Amino acid sequence: MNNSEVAQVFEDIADLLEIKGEQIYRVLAYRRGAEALKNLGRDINTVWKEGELEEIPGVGKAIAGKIDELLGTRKLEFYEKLKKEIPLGLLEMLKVSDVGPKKAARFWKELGITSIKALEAAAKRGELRDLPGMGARSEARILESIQSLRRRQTGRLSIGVALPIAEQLLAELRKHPAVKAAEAAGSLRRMRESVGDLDLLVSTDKPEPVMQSFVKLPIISRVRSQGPTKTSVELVDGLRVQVWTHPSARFGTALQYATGSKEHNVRLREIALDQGLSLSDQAFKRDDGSEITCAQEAEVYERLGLPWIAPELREDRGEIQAALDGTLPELIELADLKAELHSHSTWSDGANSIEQMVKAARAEGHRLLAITDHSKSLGVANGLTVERLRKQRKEIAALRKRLPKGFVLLHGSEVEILADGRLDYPDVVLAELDLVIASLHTSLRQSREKVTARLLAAIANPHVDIIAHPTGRLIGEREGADLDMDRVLEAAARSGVILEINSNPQRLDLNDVHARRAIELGIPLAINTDAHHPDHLAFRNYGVGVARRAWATAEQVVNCWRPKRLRDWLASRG
Ligand code: DGT
Ligand code: CA
Ligand code: ZN
Repeated sequence: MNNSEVAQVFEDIADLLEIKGEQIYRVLAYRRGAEALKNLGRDINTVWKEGELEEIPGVGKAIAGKIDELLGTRKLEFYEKLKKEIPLGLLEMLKVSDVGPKKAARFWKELGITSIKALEAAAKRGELRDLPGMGARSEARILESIQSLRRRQTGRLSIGVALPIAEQLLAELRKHPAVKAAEAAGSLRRMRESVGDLDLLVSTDKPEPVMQSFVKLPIISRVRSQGPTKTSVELVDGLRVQVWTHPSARFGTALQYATGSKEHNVRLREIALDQGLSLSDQAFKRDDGSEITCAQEAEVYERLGLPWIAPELREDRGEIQAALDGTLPELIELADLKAELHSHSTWSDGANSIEQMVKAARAEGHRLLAITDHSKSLGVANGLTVERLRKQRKEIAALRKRLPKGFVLLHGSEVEILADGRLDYPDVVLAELDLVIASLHTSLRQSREKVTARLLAAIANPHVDIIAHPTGRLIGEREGADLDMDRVLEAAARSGVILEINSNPQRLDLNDVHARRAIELGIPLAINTDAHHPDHLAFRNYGVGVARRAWATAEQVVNCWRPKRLRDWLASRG
């Protein structure tokens, strides 16, 4: 063990003792010991071998004894015992700034929270604010800190967090009287599932005052560099933002350049060169030095003899050839979605009644909603027994009578695919449902062979209409199952089952690459939000982003079908 590893053990001990509520002087003794080890200019193993542990300033007899045990036996009894008393997830929780040992202990003892994930869920449900010493503000701060921690760990931020921040910044920029237009570019505009930083473009003829007021926004913690045409800042949660200004006559080339991707831009520049033009973020330049400027992005493509290419396609995945051939897909749009096929109510782990979910779906402009609560084995989600499922069916039948004409309410279920590959309800029960979604939530860490076989079994069941979030990944938190995706897609194509693009920004599962393969194989897709709350219905925006990145048209996404067609299709299955 090196110095910092030994120091880490003592830091952990100090944290664990503090969570436990030990006397503060004992806690401090371990912290001092850890500090001393970090500042020790020599290798701790040498000091130990020479019997000089107690001579280290800040290390008393007790700590010296523990270092001796640790280096001699590679274990520390005291530490092992503590780790058994206190869930280790609490140490992980301390990495969230705004969560100290006292708060961690309180979350654990009063709410049973032992992981960052559980902490996040509780904060989202508003359960932390009522604890002593907490409030709505500190609850919100904890959520922000969790995001920021995740970002530090991966270096990238989820689109679900980045997009609302970008919209907020753009709204602020657009308020300035000198700003003619402000748009997000970069990976965010291309709707990638995560972004490294934000690239914002501003059209203005008076850049200085715009930049000066921008850097004063309270969400900005640090200005990294500031100039009239380019400013780089860091937000309070650590996210980096670049702002570029361009005169409106050059905004088209600027937006095209900054949207990327780099690989797509390289291709465009090659085409430009073939025509004797060099293309930059400023303009096209001829050999004689004269310029062609573009105020609109479409003019850039037009000049190159191409139709405008949607940002989501700009990944050098064949979009330029398709543009040349005139075979670009007519991409699905948000407004094409008319149905939500995956949603939860208070019958399982949703936050609202079926009636409230119907109301919310109608407000979103949907013409069809499927309620698909969890099945019985998912105990943590209050899954429905067959008896409760049948009761729910009655409630839905009664509710249908009160619905306005033309709105369709389906009774479905999100049925667990059990660890052995069987479904959580027998076929006779599945046959009673309007819609059956099958999904994996547990035993995701099984071998590739086993977990793939489970999914294949579900796909082969003629009662199953949709496979939800196929890999089960939670971005930044948990890897998806180790599926053999080729076999899954082949089987889906054969059985005619629908594969879901789950729109929750933590899932985005299928991802863009798999969704594109699915489309190529003729597999129908669903874009569902898996709403556990009316607000979640708005997540479909992210699902549409994935679908567009997968080159999907409205025809290929069943949520865009008319309710009648959808019901006929469902009725035609097992
Ligand atoms: P990110 O931030 O890692 O999520 O990904 P992007 O795509 O936003 O990349 P970023 O922020 O490094 O650059 C923004 C855009 O600027 C990028 O999409 C294309 C353009 N760009 C950056 N570097 C180059 C380059 O070397 N050549 C060309 N043609 N374009 C570039
Ligand atoms: Ca970027
Ligand atoms: Zn669900």
